[in-house]
Amino acid sequence: THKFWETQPVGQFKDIGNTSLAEGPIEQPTPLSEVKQEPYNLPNLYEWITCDIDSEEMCMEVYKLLTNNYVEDDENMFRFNYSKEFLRWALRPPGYFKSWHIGVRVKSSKKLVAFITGVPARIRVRDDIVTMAEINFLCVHKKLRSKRLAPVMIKEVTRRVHLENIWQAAYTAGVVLPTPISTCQYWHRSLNPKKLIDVGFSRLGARMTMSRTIKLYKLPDSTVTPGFRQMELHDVPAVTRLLRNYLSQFAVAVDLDENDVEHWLLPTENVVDSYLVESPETHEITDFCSFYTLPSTVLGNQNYSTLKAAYSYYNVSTKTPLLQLMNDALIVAKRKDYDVFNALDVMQNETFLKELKFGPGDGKLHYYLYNYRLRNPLKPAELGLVLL
Ligand code: NHW
Ligand code: EN5
Repeated sequence: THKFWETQPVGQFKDIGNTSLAEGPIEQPTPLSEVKQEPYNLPNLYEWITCDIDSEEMCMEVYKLLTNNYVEDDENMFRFNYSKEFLRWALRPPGYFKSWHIGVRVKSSKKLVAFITGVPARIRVRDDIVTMAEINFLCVHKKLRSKRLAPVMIKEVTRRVHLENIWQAAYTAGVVLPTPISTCQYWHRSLNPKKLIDVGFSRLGARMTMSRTIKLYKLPDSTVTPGFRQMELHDVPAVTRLLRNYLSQFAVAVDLDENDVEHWLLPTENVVDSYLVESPETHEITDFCSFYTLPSTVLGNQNYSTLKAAYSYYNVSTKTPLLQLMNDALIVAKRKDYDVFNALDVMQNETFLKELKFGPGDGKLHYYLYNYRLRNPLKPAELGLVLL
């Protein structure tokens, strides 16, 4: 049972398959004057803070909390290690609200012990474009777990989102909650198989030697698609058109305008990489691929302390076969020294995963909407949304 989630406007397990319930908002908005004006109560030793992520000191505190306490795999071998530059990028998109970057400190020591964030986004659900909060980076210090702090964090971010007259949210988690709109599979493509095996990220396959494995995952030194190059600022209009047109086919997708594309997809070193294909004849932008950088700390290994991972982000093919485009993405990631290239089975990713030697991981990712019901779960291939 879910004592907290049962009280929230989310799809409930008991309603699965109940066709009498309509798709759309579960609760109607209330007048802003009826939104609670004071923060929720925390246990007495703690206090709320609004994090100024622009401040180097604050950013460092958040970075340290997450580095030591954020998401681990099921065997506690790796922990996500979002960089400070990444956090700044993730938390300051167009129209962001500083009030949605929420921390909890110990009153006496001022130590940061919990965190949750939202950023605004337009998400299209079938024919409706809904302004939502994307909720991410929920973290409670390891020493304060299981004290029901997470529900208070979630209620407080909800209150602050409501104060901006926004009534829906999107989030993903590795755990099952009421109720996923879709469940996706993580896939992994080895770029540096020897290191991945040494740190326990992958295993030597049956009847495989190290040298056969290295050969299996070898990639050429340079990309093969003529006109393949990094995205630049002047490409924003063309990339926006390409992406908007591509994302229109999915049941649930992000709705990106030119400002969003500039923020989310213009290359930022060690944060996000984007490439496109400019036709050598017509100079048209026909294809696009991108990935973001999210290293993981390797826990308790003598030889290595970090794993450098690229995560597939948004990809569009209209002329270059998606398989070839993604193979070029693997080649640039390898050249930039990533150890592994990760992807979910969202959008059209199924069409290249097996062929490009990705293998299924031991992790799943569940997608959720807050205060928006879908009658039936979606297939991962119906999702045009990637959260960081
Ligand atoms: S998913 C990553 C979440 N973070 C981590 O996994 C980091 C490591 N773990 C922790 O820090 C990406 C703690 O274990 C956390 C839970 C803080 C996860 N989402 O305090 P209690 C995101 O950030 C429920 C939602 O005792 P704890 C997305 C759990 O089911 N709920 O647990 C975040 C239970 O409720 P129940 C989660 O271990 C989306 C209650 O928390 C959850 O000390 C947030 C237990 O609380 C999760 N990942 O702390 C929702 N994990 O009903 C946004 C556990 O089952 C909703 N729980 O009794 C939208 C809000 C905005 C709306 C706007 C209109
Ligand atoms: C929301 N923004 O479990 C994020 N990762 O498979 C929060 N496994 O890396 C939600 N256990 O399978 C995060 N190697 C949910 C994910 C949490 C992290 C997580 C999984 C995803 C992962 C690796 C390592 C497993 C280590 C032991 C894994 C196998 C790779 C192999 C390569 C060769 C081909 C076959 C697969």
